[in-house]
Amino acid sequence: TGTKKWWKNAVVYQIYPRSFCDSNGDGIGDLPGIISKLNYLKNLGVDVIWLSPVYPSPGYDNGYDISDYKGINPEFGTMEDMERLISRAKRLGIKIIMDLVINHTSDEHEWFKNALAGDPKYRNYYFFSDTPNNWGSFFGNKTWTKTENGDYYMHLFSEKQPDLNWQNPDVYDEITDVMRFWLDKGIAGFRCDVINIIYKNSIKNGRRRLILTGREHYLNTEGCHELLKRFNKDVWSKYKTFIVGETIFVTPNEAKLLCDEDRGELDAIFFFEHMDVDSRGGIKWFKKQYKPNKLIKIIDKWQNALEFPANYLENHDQIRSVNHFGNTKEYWEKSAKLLCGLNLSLKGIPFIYEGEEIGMTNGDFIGLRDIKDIESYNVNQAMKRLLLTHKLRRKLILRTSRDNARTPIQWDSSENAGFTTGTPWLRVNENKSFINVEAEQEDEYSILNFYKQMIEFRKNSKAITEGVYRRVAAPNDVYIFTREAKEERLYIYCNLSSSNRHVEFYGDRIIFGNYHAYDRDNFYLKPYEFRIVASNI
Ligand code: ISL
Ligand code: CA
Repeated sequence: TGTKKWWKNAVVYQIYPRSFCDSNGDGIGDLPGIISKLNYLKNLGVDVIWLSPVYPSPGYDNGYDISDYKGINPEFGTMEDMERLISRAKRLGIKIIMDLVINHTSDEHEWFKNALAGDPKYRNYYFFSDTPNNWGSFFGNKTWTKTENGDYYMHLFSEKQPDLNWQNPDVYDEITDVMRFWLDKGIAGFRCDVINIIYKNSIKNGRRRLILTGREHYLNTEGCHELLKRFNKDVWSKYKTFIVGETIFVTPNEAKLLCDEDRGELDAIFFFEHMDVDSRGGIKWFKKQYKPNKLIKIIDKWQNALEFPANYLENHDQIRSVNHFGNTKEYWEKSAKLLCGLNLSLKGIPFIYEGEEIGMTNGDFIGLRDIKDIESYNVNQAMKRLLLTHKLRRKLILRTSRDNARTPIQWDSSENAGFTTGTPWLRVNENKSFINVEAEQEDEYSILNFYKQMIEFRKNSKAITEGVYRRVAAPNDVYIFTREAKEERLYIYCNLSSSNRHVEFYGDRIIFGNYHAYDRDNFYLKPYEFRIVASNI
């Protein structure tokens, strides 16, 4: 499998800049704020930071609507701040990957403005038509918006995010130029937003479906594979990059094609199947009961399918993992530690999302008025059209909105959680009083310190960073697997339920876990217990 890549042992930490740390009191996180927390991240053991978009943007989708690919959003700071962030991080041995959002631009991007002004060169950067097709959108809104000229433009996300036309070679040249621009500044790679949908075979009508009508025309197209191969050959391979793709609606087989080492496309992909473990008919707004067994089955399937998956349990688009797969009440701490242990002992490259390391929970929003996300806004409108009551809409949106993961990071217990001296752009969770970095730094047994220890453990374990993965049969709601390298075999035990579970214990020595030795049992796993047991082989 060729030479060893630098990122194979890395732990990645995702920063959503708007919510991370505000340095100037405007209520919005920024680059100087991130710089001020680099030591914190170093201390945690992070090797790579994935920065959600920091480019100029009108901010309708918090930066996922880019109006200038080669700049820095003044809300976040200056290009000098970005360069300082890169060099300070580098001094600490931390690499930075940036978000690359190239399925669409903002409608306020120069290219789109030129297109609207009638410049034929730029009209061909996007999709215009006199008659909209029947495609469905990701955000529950329409996919075609009328321009002042009377024609329509296409957008799979909000109307502020017109899709780029990747059949146009000029778009390829523009974007590869952007990639080089940032790689030359010293960043280490990209997280590629919705990368498997960028190439549209055509904009013909699609077969009618419940969601995303039209997707057969753009999901995992040959054209997309072709583009990825060219990005890799022309740009990425010339730098020592790590490229991870956000790939939606992929099966294991399709995913394999996108990140197979020999095909030279992406290095790793994010799959979503485990995020939908509790969605009804794949629609996250309509939840059904979460079943740990189902989660285990899905993760196991992907562990077997991919050589090196990107593992994550939460991100800026998902609810918090303790709400999703754990417990926010009496087992909050135990379950957060269990999820840490699980995420960090699977095969592949682990991603930790800001705040996950202190067990942050979903937002404690009071009403729909507290929600800022454009997806929530559009879905609320769609639900209104379907005549859902306010009470129901409030319930569905508050528990699933992406804003749940976007509340300001809780640095301490002060009024605005140490995030800002001003008014935070999104409501700070009241539980900052006890869920915060400062308190957890002082507590030897905190979730934060558990993360530190688990990251450290992982770094020193060939079985975890390089070993073979194998699932072991187990009772209900318990995930047991082995990680095995040359002289080391580890049994990883995860009780994903809130009650004791009788298990057969293999191996010789318990070397890591989220319960104290005197609380452990030789026959049972305690609620949300996580254990690593070493075995002599
Ligand atoms: O949240 C989702 C799945 O639960 C999706 O609707 C999500 O929008 C999709 O996964 C794509 O996400 C990415 O592209 C979007 C942006 O809003 C998200 O923040 C980003 O991660 C458009 O750029
Ligand atoms: Ca700020």
